[in-house]
Amino acid sequence: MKVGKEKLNNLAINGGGRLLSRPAPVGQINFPSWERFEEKFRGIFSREYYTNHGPLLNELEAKLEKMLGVKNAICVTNGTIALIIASKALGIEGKVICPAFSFIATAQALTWANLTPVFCDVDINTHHITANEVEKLIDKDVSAILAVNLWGNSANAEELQKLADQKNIKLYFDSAQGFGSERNGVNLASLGEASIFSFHATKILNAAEGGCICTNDDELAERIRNIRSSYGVRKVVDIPFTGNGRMSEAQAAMALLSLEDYQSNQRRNRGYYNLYKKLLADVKGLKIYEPDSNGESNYQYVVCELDEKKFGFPRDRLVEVMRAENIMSRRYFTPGIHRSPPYCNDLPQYVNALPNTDKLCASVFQLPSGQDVNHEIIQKISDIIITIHKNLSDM
Ligand code: T4K
Repeated sequence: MKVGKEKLNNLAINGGGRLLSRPAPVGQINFPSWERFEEKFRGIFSREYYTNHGPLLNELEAKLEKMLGVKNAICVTNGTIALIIASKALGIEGKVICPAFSFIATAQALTWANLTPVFCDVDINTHHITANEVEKLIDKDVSAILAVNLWGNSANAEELQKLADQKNIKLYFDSAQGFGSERNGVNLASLGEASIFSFHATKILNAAEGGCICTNDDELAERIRNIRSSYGVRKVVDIPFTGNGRMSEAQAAMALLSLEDYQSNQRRNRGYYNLYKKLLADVKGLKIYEPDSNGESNYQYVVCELDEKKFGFPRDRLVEVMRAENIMSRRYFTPGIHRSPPYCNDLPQYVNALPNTDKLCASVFQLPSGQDVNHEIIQKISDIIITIHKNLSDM
């Protein structure tokens, strides 16, 4: 106990030095070496062609289609724009069912596309919406389901597709966190009418900013390309209006380099995930989220659930203690979308209607992974959690 007490006194929150010399983030932050980056950028500078569907973007889209096994991979500025464009191109109207346990961009994209979200509670174990819960919310104004694939894992797409077909409504996926992941041998790119990915700097495929809409429906793909911009259009088709969701050559260069590294980044992520699992296995009240056995995960995030009673310490305080140590743990998603403006004001009927979402919002947090951590850092992070757990009465 004495040793533990000393350790607690040494915590940064109690005035001690920080455990890590630089912040360890929860996102991937997978950057290529400067030499590889420079070489790609020299090409852009010598061609003097910076955007408007240039050669690097063409190369990227072709490589993505091949790797993901999908007919159309249409790259855009970021994941939020991908969701807005997909929503417009699908021609849906009125209400769209989606979870509130997601990044707020899921709902914001619907709002930008003039659609109204209908928030569905998630399953407490899988963190995803289920066909059972969705079915209860379908009425004549609902035109689509926007399911979210979280953490590199996936919702039960087969059941959702069955329901969508029965009810004659559209199903599409926010797979912003799921690049490279598979479900029952099918890449998430091929789920539903369309599936979108984010290539934000914190994602396993990093274009600094970027995103992609994937679909096997060629007609939908043409509408998406026409809405994205007139550059990159293959066939002119009727669309409500056009915009600018183009991906620049700089973004495409980053994405191509990141794509080369995907397999090794995924392997490294899996190794880190397994190490956390091993080191934290005996901590009472702490559960590490398991990727679905039905699929191959990219291990985008290391997600923990804290039972505060069993662990003996509040989740928010634990995150605070860790952040003081430069362990930049996050609480995705606190608050849930249904409790965030504008939705808590505009759609107050959901504020107290999603018990599982509320439980997860209050118990989930993420630990650092990706390029900026290593085995030694993960050992240190785990030690801090164990120290706090074992010496709680002294805090
Ligand atoms: N749907 C879902 C389900 C999503 O998760 C997201 C995005 C979207 C849609 C929309 O896709 P995008 O439009 O973003 O492409 C982050 C990301 O900004 C966001 O992309 C992501 N999901 C969301 C879950 O998390 P923040 O504000 O929590 O994190 P941020 O950007 O501050 O970064 C996290 C950590 O990484 C920090 O500790 C700082 C560090 N960091 C970040 C950046 C950008 C770095 O060290 N270097 C960097 O360059 O939103």
